[in-house]
This record gives sequence, structure tokens and C-alpha cells, in this order.
Amino acid sequence: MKPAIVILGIGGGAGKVLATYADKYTSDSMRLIHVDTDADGIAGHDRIQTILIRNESAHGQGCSGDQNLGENALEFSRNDIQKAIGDCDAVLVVACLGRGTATGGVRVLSRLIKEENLFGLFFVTCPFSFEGRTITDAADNGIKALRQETDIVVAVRNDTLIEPLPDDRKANETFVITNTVLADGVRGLGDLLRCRRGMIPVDIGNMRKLLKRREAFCFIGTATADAATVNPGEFMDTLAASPMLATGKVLTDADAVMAALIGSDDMTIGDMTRCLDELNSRLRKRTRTVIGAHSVKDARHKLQLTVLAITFKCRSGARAAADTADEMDTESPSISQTLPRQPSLPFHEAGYCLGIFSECPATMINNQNLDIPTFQRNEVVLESDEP
Ligand SMILES: Nc1nc2c(ncn2[C@@H]2O[C@H](COP(=O)(O)OP(=O)(O)OP(=O)(O)O)[C@@H](O)[C@H]2O)c(=O)[nH]1
Ligand SMILES: [Mg+2]
Repeated sequence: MKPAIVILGIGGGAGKVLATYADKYTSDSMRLIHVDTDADGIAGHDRIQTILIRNESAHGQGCSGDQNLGENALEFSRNDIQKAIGDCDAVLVVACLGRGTATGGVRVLSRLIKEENLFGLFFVTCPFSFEGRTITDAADNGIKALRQETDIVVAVRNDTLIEPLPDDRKANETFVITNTVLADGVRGLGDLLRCRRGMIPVDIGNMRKLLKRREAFCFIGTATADAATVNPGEFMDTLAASPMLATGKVLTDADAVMAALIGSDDMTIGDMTRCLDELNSRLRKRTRTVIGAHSVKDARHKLQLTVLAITFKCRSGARAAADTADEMDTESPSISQTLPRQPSLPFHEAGYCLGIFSECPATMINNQNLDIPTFQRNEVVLESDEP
């Protein structure tokens, strides 16, 4: 049968995440492909199809951080990759950005996925800050370029994977844990993709709108429960205790939440409703949500919930204020009554005031008004028909 979704890891870091995924999710039917320029990094796992690129610039020893080499290498092996993903209809690309193969190669993959008319979702990590500016800047630029070319980029900062862990945890164990959290993220995104055609389909259009060209970072949580005995409250407590969500109020503070509930075919409508209601009850009123649910045969009487809590890099003033008001409404109504009120200031009366308060002169340089229009300050993304 045609595999609907392919998980394609590119570069050394992604290979380790894929290997962790293959070990942990043994019964899942996703097809896994690992593409790398480094023979040593190739995930030697019998569930993972590998494509080792050896061209004149990458001789099987990696790209040593050179993104142009990475891009050329992927371009060189484009036919092999095309053949490997050809019969799927969605590709989940996993890439740890910052060095050569993945950062250069994702550009080629995003073009290829578009040309093949496939649905592409990019799951990328940004380097640990201790790796230094050169690598973190390379990853930042790579992610910016990728966001211009493709709609759905889900990014995780490696730093957020280790923040919850105690300082005295052994470094090698820490990497095992971070790769497990990332493998869970891959699983969750795969579930979201599976839910595109589920009972409650994930609204991909909405997901695209939320993430399009926007700097967003995500935190991943997962929980599993027995379908026969699930208690929605405990289920959600388990989710909230996942390593990346356990630090503070990640879930409640999220700007957007994407969630997929996958159950076996004996999942009841009652359990499904109660679990998703419980999840919604733990979010702010204004958190935007994309939620899907699906039942599958291979779920072995389990319910599996994955949540991506998404934070936009710069919250707009309006949104932050709305969130504060939200918090006051729901958490401490008495505070809102005691806070001093700032008198409201009128806006400029000119035909197009750009949301500037009266008596504040515009920032004019060389006869040009450099004040930023309100909608841009608020990071409002304008929808257009342009591809
Ligand atoms: N979370 C996690 N991140 C990793 C791991 N290994 C590497 N990374 C991250 O991935 C980034 C890129 O490293 P690689 O994936 O090895 O680079 P590459 O894409 O293979 O590029 P070249 O080695 O230059 O060919 C690093 O800077 C790290 O931030 C890992 O095991 N876990
Ligand atoms: Mg490498």
C-alpha cells in the first residue's frame, strides 16, 4: 500500500533522532529515510533507508559546516531522494540546523517537495547556545530562508531541551533524553499529519496560516494512556509533566497549540470528547488551536496525545495586553479592579494615522516617515494569494 507519509532526516543530528524514533516507536508504519554526507553519521538501523551522498565536494566525510557543500550535495542526489519519496503524499523533514548538510540541504528539499507537489512539514532544531555564534547565526539564517520558501516550519531550540534537566545530569544521558524528546516531537508531527484525514481532521490551512513566515518556536509534550481506563485529568497531568512542558506555564502561556489525539479503533466518543475538553480547559481563552483526532488499527488500545505549544518570538503589544486581561479575567479578578487605569490617549486625527498617538511627532528622516505601521508592529500576517 502507498505510504502516505515519509519521515526524512537530513544530516548527522537528524540521523540520531530518527534512530531513537525507530527504537522507540517500533510498531509504527511510517517510512523512515536518512540522508547524509557523512558515512560515520549514517543511522545503521534496519528500519531506516539510508542515502549516503558522495559527490566531488562531500567525499562521504560530511560538509564540515559548509552549507554550500550541503546544498550541492543534496542537489547531486536529488534523483535518489525523489525516487525514495516519490510514492508518498506528505514528507516530514527532520533537520538539526547549524552546520553544512542539513542547513544547506533543506533548501533543496523544500524546492523538491514543492516541485513534486507533496505536502511538506519541516521540523528543525536550532543549536545549543554553547555551540557559539557562528553556528547559531548560521542556523538562524537557515531557518529564515526556509520560512520564506515553505509554509510550515516547526522549530525547537536545543537549549529548551536541556533547561528542565538538573545540572548534575551526565552529559551523555542528557543527549539521549533530548533525542527522545525530539523523537516524540517527530511522532507528534507525524500524528498531526495522519490526522489531516482523520475523524476530526487537523486543519492544515489554519496551521499554515499560523506559522507562515513567522518566527515561532515550539515545545513538545506527549502522553499515553490505556483506552479502557483513561482519566482525562490524569492524562492531561501526564502531558503537562512532559520534559519540555514541565518548566512553568508553557502550555497555558502558548500563543498557539496544535494537538493530535490518536486512539485505537475502540476509542469511544466520550473519552475523545472528555480528553480534548480537558486539554482546552487548560489553555487561555485566546490561545489559537489546531486540534485533530483519529483512530487507527495499530494503536494497541492506547490513546496517544501529542501537543505542540507554540510561542511566537515577538508577541505584539496588543496580544500581550489581551493575554494579561485574559489572565486577570480568569485568575485574579480582584487585581484588575485595584490596578490604576492609564488615561486613554487619542490617536492622530490625520487620515492615515498609523496608530500613532496625538502630540507624538512622526520619525521623519529625509522626508520619509519611518514609523512602523501598527499592523506590522503587531505582527499581523496579511494573507495573500501569492504562492
Ligand atoms: N538535539 C541534538 N542535536 C544534535 C545532535 N547532534 C547534533 N546536533 C545538532 O545538530 C547541529 C548540526 O549538526 P549535524 O547534524 O551533525 O550537522 P550536519 O547537518 O550533518 O552538517 P555537517 O556535519 O557539516 O555535514 C549541531 O550543531 C547540533 O546543534 C544530537 O544528538 N541531539
Ligand atoms: Mg554531519
